Amino acid sequence: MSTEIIRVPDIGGSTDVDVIEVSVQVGDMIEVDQSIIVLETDKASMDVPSPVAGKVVSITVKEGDTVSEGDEVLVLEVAGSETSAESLAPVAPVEVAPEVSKAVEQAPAATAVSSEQAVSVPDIGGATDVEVIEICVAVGDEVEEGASLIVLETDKASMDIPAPMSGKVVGLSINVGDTVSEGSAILTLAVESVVEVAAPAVVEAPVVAEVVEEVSAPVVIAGGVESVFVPDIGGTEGVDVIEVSVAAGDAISEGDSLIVLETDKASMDIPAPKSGTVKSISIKEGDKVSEGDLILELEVEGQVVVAEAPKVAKPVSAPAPAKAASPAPKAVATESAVLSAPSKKVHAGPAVRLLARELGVELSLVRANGPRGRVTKEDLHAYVKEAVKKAESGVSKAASSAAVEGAGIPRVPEIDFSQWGEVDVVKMSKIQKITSYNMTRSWLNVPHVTQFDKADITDLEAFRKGLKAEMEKEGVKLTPLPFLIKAVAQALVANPSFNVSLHADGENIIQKKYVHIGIAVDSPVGLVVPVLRDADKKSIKQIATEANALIKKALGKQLKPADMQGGCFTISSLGAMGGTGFTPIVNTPEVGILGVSKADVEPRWNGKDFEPRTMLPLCLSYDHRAVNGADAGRFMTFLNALLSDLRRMTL
Ligand code: CAO
Repeated sequence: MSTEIIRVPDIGGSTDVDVIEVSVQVGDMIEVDQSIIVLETDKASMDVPSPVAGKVVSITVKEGDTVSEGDEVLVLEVAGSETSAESLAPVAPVEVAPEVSKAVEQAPAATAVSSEQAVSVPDIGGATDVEVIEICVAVGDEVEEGASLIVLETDKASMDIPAPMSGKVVGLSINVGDTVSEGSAILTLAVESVVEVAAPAVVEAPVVAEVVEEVSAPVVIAGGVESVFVPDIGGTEGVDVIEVSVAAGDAISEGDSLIVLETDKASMDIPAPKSGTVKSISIKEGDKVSEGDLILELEVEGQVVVAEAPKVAKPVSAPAPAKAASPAPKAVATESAVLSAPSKKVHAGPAVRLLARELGVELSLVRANGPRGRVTKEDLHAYVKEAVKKAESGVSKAASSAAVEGAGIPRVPEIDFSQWGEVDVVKMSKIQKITSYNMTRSWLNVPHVTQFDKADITDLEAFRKGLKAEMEKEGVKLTPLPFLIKAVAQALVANPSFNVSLHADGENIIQKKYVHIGIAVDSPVGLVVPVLRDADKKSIKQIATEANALIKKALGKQLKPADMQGGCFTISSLGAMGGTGFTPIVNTPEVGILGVSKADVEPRWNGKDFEPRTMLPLCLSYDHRAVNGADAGRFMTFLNALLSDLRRMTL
C-alpha cells in the first residue's frame, strides 16, 4: 500500500477555478477515471477524474474553494507500490465554453494490481441490526460497481447495498436472515486495478486540442433568417447528437445551447451564435453530425451582419507516450474544446448523461440538486428509485388518481383487513403461488370462450354402475372420469384443432400427434394437474387404473414434475362437489379445458313423453386465438355423442 496525492491537472491555464462539487468522501473506494471533483469557470464545467484507483484518505478541497493547476485535491491510498507518489488528475470537461484549451498530462507508469477489498455495510442512516433479506451475489460472481450486493430491510424500508467497486466476489461474510449495522462485513472482493504512478516524463494526451485562430462563422445570412451549422468540432466526424435543446418557435439568446454532441470521450454543447427565434430544426436526437451540417434556421432581429462562429479547437495528435507500456489516462475530453455556455435545459456531466441514457432517463425530468442546478448521479439514482417505487406501488404519472401497473392493469390495493376484525395471515403454499401465477398469466394472455352443453349419460351410468363392484374387486375405482378421459382423447383425435399449442413466435402453431390428458386434482397442497399419457390408445379400465394411481399420488403429495408435464388438454371435474356449470381457465399452453359439473336426473322430452335422463353438464373453455367457435361446437357435439352412446367409443 502507498499513498498518492492527486492534484489539479492542467485546466487550460485557468486559475482560481471554483470547486462546485466534491464527488467523493473520505473512506470511499474510487476507481480510475471516477470523478473526484467538478470545477466550473464562467465558461465551462469539468469533471476531474482520478488517475488511479484507491481509497480516499483525506480531501484537501471543499465546495466553494478555488483551485489552480497543481493544487492538492486529495490523498489516495493505492495498492501496489510502497512509495508515495503524486498524480495529476486528467480533466474531463463537461460543459465547455467557446474557448480553447490545451491539455498536457503526466503519463503515469502502469502497474496491474490485484487486491482483496473487504466490503462492509455503509452508513445506513443510523439503523442498527437490520435484517439481510437477500444476497444478490455468490462467490465467484463478477460484480460491477453499483451492482446490488445485498438487500436490507427494516420495518420501514428495504435498501440495496451496492458494490463500491467492480471485482470478483471471493468470500461472503453474511447469510440471509443475519442482522447487520454500519461497518458489518458483507463480503470480500478481488479487485483488479491498474495503479498508475506518476512518471517523470511529461507527455501530451493522445488527443488534445490547441488554440486555433478564430474562423469565419459558418452562418449564412438570408433576409434575417440564418442557417446555423455545426462548427469545427475538432475534425471528428459522425458525432452523436444526444440532445436537441431547443424547439421550433423558441426564442433563444446568444450562447444558449442548441444541441449537445457526444463522442466516446466528451460531450459538448453547441451554442447559439446569436439571439433569435428558431424557425426550423434540421436534426434530431440520435442523428450523427459533422462540421458543416445544418442544425437549424434562426430568425435574427436587427442588422444583418456576417456572424462569427464560436472559437473552436482543432485536435492534434499527441506524440506517443514516453513509455509504450504506460497507458495514458483516458484521453481527456479536450477534444471537446468546442466550447459553449452551459446547456439551457440540463446541466450535467458526461458521466451523468451516459448513465441517464443507459437507464433510459430523460434528464430534463430529473430534479437537479447539485451546485448551480447541476444534475448529479445521486439525483439520477433518486429519480430512478422514485420511478421504480411508483411503478411498483402502481401509481403512475399518467394516471395519478387511478393506481395502475405494468400494462395499465389496475392493481388491487393493499388493505389492512384487521381494521374490521380479527384476521390471520396464512402463508400460501408453493403450489398455490404457482397456480395463482399460472391462472393470472392465462387469464391475461388467453382470450377465453366457454361453451356449455349437457350429455345424456343415462346409459353410461348404467354401464359404469354395473361394472363398479367388479372393478372394485380388482382395486379400481370406476367413476365417470375415465369415460370422460377416453371420450375427450377420442374427440381430440377427431378434432385436431384442439390438440395444439401456439408457438411463442406468434407465427406458428404446434400440432400435437400425441394425446396426453391432464386431470385437475384438488390436493392437500392445492390444485395440481397430473397427466395421463396416450389416453387415446388405452382402454377405459387401463385409464381408470392409471388415473386412480395419479390421483393417489397427487393426494399423497408424491407427484414428480414429470408427472405433470406434457398435457394436451385438461379435464376439471367438480362432479363430486356439485354445481351446474362453471367457466374453467385454460391451462395454457394447452388451448382447451373441459369443466364437468354434477350429473343430475332431468325430465327430457323424447318426442312423446318426458322421461328421466341423467344429464351431465359440460363446460368447454378454449383459447380463441387457436380455436374458433365452430371448431369448439364440433368438438363438443362429438364429445357429447360419445358420452351419450358408449358404443361410439368402440368405433
Ligand atoms: N356427477 C355426479 N357424480 C359424480 C360426478 C359427476 N360429474 N363425478 C364424480 N361423481 C361421483 C363419483 O362417481 C363418486 O361417486 P360413487 O363413488 O358413488 O361412484 C363420487 O362422485 C366421488 O368421486 P371422486 O371425486 O372420488 O372421483 P372423480 O373421479 O369424480 O374425481 C378428481 C377425481 C381428482 C378429479 C376429483 O376428486 C377432484 O379433485 N376434482 C377437483 C378438480 C378441481 O378442483 N378443479 C378445479 C376447478 S377450477 O378449474
